[in-house]
Amino acid sequence: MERPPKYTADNLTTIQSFILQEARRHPNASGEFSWLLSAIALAGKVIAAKIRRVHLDPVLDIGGDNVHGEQQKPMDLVANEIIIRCLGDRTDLGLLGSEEETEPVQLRSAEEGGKYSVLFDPLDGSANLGLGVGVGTIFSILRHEQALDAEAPHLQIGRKQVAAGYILYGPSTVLVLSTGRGVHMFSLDPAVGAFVLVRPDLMIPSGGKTYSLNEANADSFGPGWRDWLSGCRRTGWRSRYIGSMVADVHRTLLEGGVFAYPPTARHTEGKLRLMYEANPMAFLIEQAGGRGDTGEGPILDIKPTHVHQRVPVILGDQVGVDQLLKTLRR
Ligand code: P6P
Repeated sequence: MERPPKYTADNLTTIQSFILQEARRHPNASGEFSWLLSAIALAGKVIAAKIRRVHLDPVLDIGGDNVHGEQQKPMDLVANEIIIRCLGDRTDLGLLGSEEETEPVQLRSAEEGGKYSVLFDPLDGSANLGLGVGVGTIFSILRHEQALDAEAPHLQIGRKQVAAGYILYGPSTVLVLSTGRGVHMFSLDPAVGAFVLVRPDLMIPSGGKTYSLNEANADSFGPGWRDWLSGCRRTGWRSRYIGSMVADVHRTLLEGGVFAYPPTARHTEGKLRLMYEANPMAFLIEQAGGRGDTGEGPILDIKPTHVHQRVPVILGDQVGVDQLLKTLRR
């Protein structure tokens, strides 16, 4: 039995060699899944290069509204287009679901060879683009063979994801990925144009004392949320909220604590999207030993009804999330 590779940051492993090594664990694999991951990594590099020019190419930073009536930047559409072009017309790609597309794009049915759905938020937090704040791409990959409804192969519970991750365009460009065997962080080395493995087998620190949510909405939180917030303040927790989900979740993954977007007066179901924000992030956090919940139950067990449905989000280390859930369920 071949010893599974122990990735260490000592040796130079790029995401391409990581993907190839992982593929060797599935000798009968067609290579299409690996190709999807490579396509997403390529899209990350291209988007990162564009984002660096957001002040230099003004066309990238003017505003408008997206299909949901939310503020949209041309970079949202540019990132969306880059991802679609990088994924290309692969024969195994069955469906694309994007925050920037009103409906999912059906490319191929299962009979026509469609095996995967790729769901993504091409540029989450883009309202922060011109402010120098980290923004990100979030992605989720599902296999169609596990779909209950052939007409909507993407509407599967998050626990069925075969891969999920994000690319954070911040002081450095990092790609955080899980294919169900741990969480691995890669950093883009612009000198060689490769994502290099820097943090293999990431585990979320337990008992982090940072809470991260938009306290401006506190008056519309339920009583349990308000009790939890005052408990955090009373026991010396620190507040950190960037307002860009990928950046806030990345800090939570690395330092522990709790990130949340509760139901509010404006977003009674929560603001964040299940299929391409909550599910991929909950997959990563659970793979890293943490917990993802809506307050009513695990995010990854929600049976989706629509590609753009919103859910309340709680993500963090086990201790912090358990403590919040206990307060909510009093
Ligand atoms: P609020 C960005 O618009 C986003 O979708 C997430 O990236 C972020 O976590 C959230 O909305 C911020 O929302 O209402 O706090 O500004």
